[in-house]
Amino acid sequence: MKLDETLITKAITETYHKKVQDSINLDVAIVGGGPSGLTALYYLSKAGLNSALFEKKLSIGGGMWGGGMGYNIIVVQKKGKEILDEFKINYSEYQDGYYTADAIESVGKLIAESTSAGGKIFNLYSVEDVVLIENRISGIVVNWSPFEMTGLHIDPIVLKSKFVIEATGHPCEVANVAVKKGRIKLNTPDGKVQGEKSMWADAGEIAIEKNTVEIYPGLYVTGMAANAIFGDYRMGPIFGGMLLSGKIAAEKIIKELRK
Ligand code: 48H
Repeated sequence: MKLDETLITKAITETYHKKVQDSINLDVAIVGGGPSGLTALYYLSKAGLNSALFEKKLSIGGGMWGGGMGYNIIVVQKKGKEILDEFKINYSEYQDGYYTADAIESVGKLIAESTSAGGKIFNLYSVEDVVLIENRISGIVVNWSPFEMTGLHIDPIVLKSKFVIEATGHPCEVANVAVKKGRIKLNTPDGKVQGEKSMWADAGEIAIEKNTVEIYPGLYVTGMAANAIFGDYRMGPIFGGMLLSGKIAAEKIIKELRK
């Protein structure tokens, strides 16, 4: 059999278009491909929900690849260990309650397990706005990130979803654009993004679980963005809270959709 170049092109474009078509009306759109977004994608997809994750970079994994300062090892505390087990990530106990895992293996397995569960991942998608209909976030406005980077004036396209998850990490890009352009008030003390506090690992990891909530009808937050939105502490290169937060966001949305 001789290979036909045009058939390769057709295979790519037709399969890709089907993936996009299947994502025009999602149950859940997750913005940001870091550890919390990937964990949410896994649990949502495992529950049978039509979920897709949108990441502006070429690579998925956010801030997890580099562990702490490029030492590509992550630390997970006792509470997050059950999620390492769920994703079949190898780890060793460094000291009582402190587990270490390879950052590269961790990202690889988060991606592998979430896509195997049926989750769709779109890289090179920059989410530039939200859909705001009758006081509810109802989808995302997306464009190719190379267009954004080069400043080309090209209109975006829209994907609708029953829920959006803000998982963009430190910059809280979704919440910020929703507050600025949508003029919405988040359920924070002044309705705005509070901004993260300096380092306190223990307090930050405790806070992230309670901060993983619906911040506006249709919009949940997970991961580092949760602490940044509610003005809580950063926690450095410990990743249990990110994984747990992704799971909590997924579980809350699954519950809502099954009501
Ligand atoms: C599409 C976007 C957009 C956009 C951003 O930063 P992340 O790894 O996020 P989390 O919350 O899952 O994990 C945080 C963790 O990595 C971390 O930074 C920690 C624990 N810090 C503690 C500390 O003290 O410093 O991933 C977010 C992803 C990134 O890949 C971005 O490229 C992506 O979101 N993203 N994707 N459209 N508008 N904005």
